[in-house]
Amino acid sequence: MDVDLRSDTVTQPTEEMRAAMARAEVGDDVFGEDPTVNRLEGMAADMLGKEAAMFIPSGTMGNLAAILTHCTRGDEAILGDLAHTFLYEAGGMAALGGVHPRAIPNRPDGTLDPAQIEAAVRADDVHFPVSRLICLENTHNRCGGAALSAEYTRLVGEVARRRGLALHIDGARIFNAAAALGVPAAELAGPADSVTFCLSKALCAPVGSVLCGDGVFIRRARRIRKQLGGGMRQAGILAAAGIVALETMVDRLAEDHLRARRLAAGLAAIPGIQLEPGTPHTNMVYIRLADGAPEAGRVAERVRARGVRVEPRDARRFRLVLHYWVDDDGVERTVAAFREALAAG
Ligand code: TLP
Repeated sequence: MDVDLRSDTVTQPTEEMRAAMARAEVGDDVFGEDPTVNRLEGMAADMLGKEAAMFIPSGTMGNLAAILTHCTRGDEAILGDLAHTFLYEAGGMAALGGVHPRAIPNRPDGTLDPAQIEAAVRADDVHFPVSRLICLENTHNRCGGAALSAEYTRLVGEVARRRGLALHIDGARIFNAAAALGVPAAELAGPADSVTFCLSKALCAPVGSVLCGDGVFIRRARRIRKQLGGGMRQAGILAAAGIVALETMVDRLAEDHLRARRLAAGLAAIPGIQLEPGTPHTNMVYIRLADGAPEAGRVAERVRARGVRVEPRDARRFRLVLHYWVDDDGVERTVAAFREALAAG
C-alpha cells in the first residue's frame, strides 16, 4: 500500500469503525430520533466542555453554520488571512450569508495579535459593517499545524467579551492541539462560544464534523444546517464511526506527532531539503526544497514512483501529514523515497 501523506483527510475507516457502522442503531436525525447521532453529539459536547453539539457533514459546513448562526447579513467576522475559513471555504460566509470577512495577518505561530483584533473592531458608524465575530483556528493548518495555547485563547476570549463579539474556533484538529499542549480539548475550547472539530481528519472517521456550543446556539444552528442542506436522516451510520473515532483515536494522536518529528529529522538529513522553522508542531511536516533541487512537482512524481504520495504546496514546498495509517515503516519509506528522489538530480 502507498504511504499517503497528502492529508489526514485521506484516512480510511478502521475495521472497528466499519463494524460499528454496520450494526449502528439509527433513526431520522432531522426528527432528533437517531440514537447513535444523539450519543455522538453528547460525547462531543462533553469532550469539548460545551452544553450541546450538532453532527454536520463537513468542517466547511460546520464553520459556515457557526458563522451564519452568530452573524446576519452585513455583519463582519474578524479572522486570520491564512485561516482555512478565509482561504479554502469558497467564500461561503460572503456568498451564502452576506457576512463580510475582515482578514488580519496571521502570525507565524497561527495566532492573531489581540491588539490588532481589537483595532479591527468597527466603530458604530453607518459606513461600516457590524463587527460580530472573531474566528481562530486550532491547530492552524497554513501556519505549520501550530497549536494555539489555552492562555492565548483566553486572551482573545477576553477581547471578544469586552467588545461584545462572539468567538468561534475552527478546531478541525483541536485534539491534535490538545495532545501537543498536554491539556484537555475542553480547556482550549473554553473561551469560545462555538467550536467545530473534524472526525474525518486525524481521528480517521470517514465523514463528519461536530459543531459545539451552548444549547440555544446549537438549536439555532440546527435550522441553519437545514437551510444548507446538511440535515441528514439515518446519519447514525456515519456517527457510529465518529463514536469509535472519539473512543479510539484521540489518545493516540501523540504517536502521529512523534512520527512527524522522526520524519522531519530524517528529511532534514537529506541534502536539498530544509525544514520550515518550528516544524513539526503537531502532525504536519512542512519542508522546502533548497535552491538547485528539482521542482516540487518533479519530486512528487519521483516519490510517487516509490510508493509515497505527497502534494506540493507550491513549486518548492510540501506539507506532509501524519495519521493513523502511516506507521514507522511508512516514515522510513518516505525518508528513503525523498533521499532517492533528490539523489537522482
Ligand atoms: N483541510 C483540508 C483541505 O481543505 C486543505 C486539508 O487537507 O487540510 N478547517 C481546517 C483547519 C481544515 O484543515 C479543513 C480541511 C477544514 C476546516 C474543512 O474541513 P472539510 O474538508 O471537512 O470541509
